[in-house]
Parts: sequence; C-alpha cells; structure tokens
Amino acid sequence: MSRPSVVLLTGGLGGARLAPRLRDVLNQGKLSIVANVGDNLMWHGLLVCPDLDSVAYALAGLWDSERGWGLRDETFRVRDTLADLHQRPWFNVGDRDLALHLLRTDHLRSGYSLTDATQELSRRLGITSVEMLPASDESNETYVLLEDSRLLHFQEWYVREQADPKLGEVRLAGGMASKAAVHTIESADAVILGPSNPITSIGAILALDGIEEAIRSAPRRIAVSPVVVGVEPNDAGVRHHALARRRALATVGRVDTPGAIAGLYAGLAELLLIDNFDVGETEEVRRAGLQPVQADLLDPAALAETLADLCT
Ligand code: FO1
Repeated sequence: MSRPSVVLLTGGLGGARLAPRLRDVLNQGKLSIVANVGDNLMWHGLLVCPDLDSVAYALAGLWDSERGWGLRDETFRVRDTLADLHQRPWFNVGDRDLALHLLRTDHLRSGYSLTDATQELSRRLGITSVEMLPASDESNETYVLLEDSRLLHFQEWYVREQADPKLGEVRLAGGMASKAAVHTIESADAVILGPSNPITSIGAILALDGIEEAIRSAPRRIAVSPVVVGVEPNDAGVRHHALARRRALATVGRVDTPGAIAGLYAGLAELLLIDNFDVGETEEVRRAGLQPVQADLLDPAALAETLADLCT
C-alpha cells in the first residue's frame, strides 16, 4: 500500500507531538486527525477545544511544545486584566489563542457545525495536507466525580486542581460521534489509537456511538502506549499528564503501565507499541490479547517512522 489513508485518534499533547511527524513520513498518504472533544470548555462564552487546538497549532508550526499547550510567544494580558477586574481566571487563555476561540464561536453561532468550523479554522491556519476532525459535533464534555464527592468539569480538575484530587469516577459524556469522523475511520486503511490518556482522551472518543464499530472495520488497528514505565518524566507538563492518567486509570482499577492499558484496547487494537525500555511489559500485553511491538516512544520522529511502516 503506497499511499495509505491513516486516522490518528488523539488527545492534545500526544497528538501535537506525533501528528506533524506522521504527516511528514506518510509522504503522499492521507492523514486525518480525530480529536477528543471531552476536554472542551466554555470560557467566558467562547468555546475552547484544547485537544483540537494543540494538534492544529502543532501542524501549523505554532504550538508551544515546552508548555505543552497554546501558542509560542504568547502573552496573557486579557487574563491579567480579568484578574485586575477581580475575575481571576484559573484557565489561562492566551491573547493570541483568544482569536481562534472568537472565530470558532462566531462560526458556531452562525450555524456551522464544530466539524465545519474546525475545517475552516484549519484552512485559515494554513493546514492543507491533514484533515482535522472533532470526534463529535455535540457538546460532549467530560466531568469527574472526586473521591470527596465534588463533581467537576474535566478542566476544573485538570487545570484548577492540577489533577491532584483522587477520582471516584470519570463521567464520559458519550453521545453521537460526528458523521465525518465515523466515515473517515470506516474508510481508513489504518487507525492509530494515539499515545494519549486511555480514559479521558482515547476513552472519551471510544465512548461515542459509532466509533468502535468503525474502528473494527479498518484493516489495521494500532495502539500506542501513552506511558514509558522505565523512564521518569523530567518535564512538568508530562508529569501533570502522567498524574492525570494515573488518577483516571485508577477509577477502572488499572495501573499506569502498557500491560494494564492493553486490556482497555483488547478486541479493538491488534498491536500495542511499547517503548524499548518496557520490554518487561511484553508478556502482559500478549496476555491481554494484543501483539506488543517495541519502538522508541520518546522520539516522535522515530515513533512516526515505526507507525508509517506498520500502516503501509
Ligand atoms: N493547561 C494547563 O495546565 N493550564 C492552563 O491554564 C491551560 C490553559 C489552556 C488554554 C487553552 C488550551 O487550548 C489548552 C489549555 N491547557 C491548559 C491545556 C489543557 O487543559 C490540557 O492540555 C488538556 O485538556 C488535557 O489533555
């Protein structure tokens, strides 16, 4: 297969790191991104879509890879002015990032679906060779029930509370997947479950009606472990994600290891890419019914090469 059509299901950070590399190595193949919308948030009347936006900014070469979200060279004067007006926001929307949320919200108010608005914004960001798709057109936001019984929006827990409080339950909204996402997955040669949170990112996409069935019809189905057990993350953003992942996995009685995560993808993915450091996980991955494939998960370019080989 010389020009495969590949779909990457993804959250924000994992997708933003991988998608530009995958685009580069797929050569003439077609790459579509189906991004989680469970993390979406209404912020002062504007719809913010963190996962879609991280991947779109990364594809446009504008993403702040050190912070792990938003735009490079960002300023936060609107946020600071809100604080001066005694409205201290816990969610830090940058001044330049704000432009995207203003435009998206205008489009939605004038009757565009989120799919149409996303395609229009991608075009304006200069993304030409990758199709960007929200997993759903509905407002399917994720809530979490804390062990102390508070019910919070995902971003209240993740950002305001730094993903620190333990979770009793992750409440994925479910609902309808977007028609475009289902159609694109159904007609793909290969579907990749990206290295994102298996519960709140990939799990939120899989919980949408029509997605799992569409994935099963794809000839190649590859999952990537979001965790490398053998390497302690030295980056604060990655540690924040790792804590959120541990907390979310604990709600379904699982630990944050490739072997435990494999069980969540059993019957859906055929292969699980695990890091070369995690060779000790291979038996548990096999026991869960997936074929382990060793790769360099810490180098997005090397990971993209491995994925492209498996997709073609
Ligand atoms: N993450 C943070 O840790 N703190 C923030 O203040 C924050 C603001 C923010 C604004 C726009 C955006 O697109 C993303 C933003 N993120 C922020 C990232 C986001 O909360 C997470 O990366 C994901 O939702 C979790 O995957």
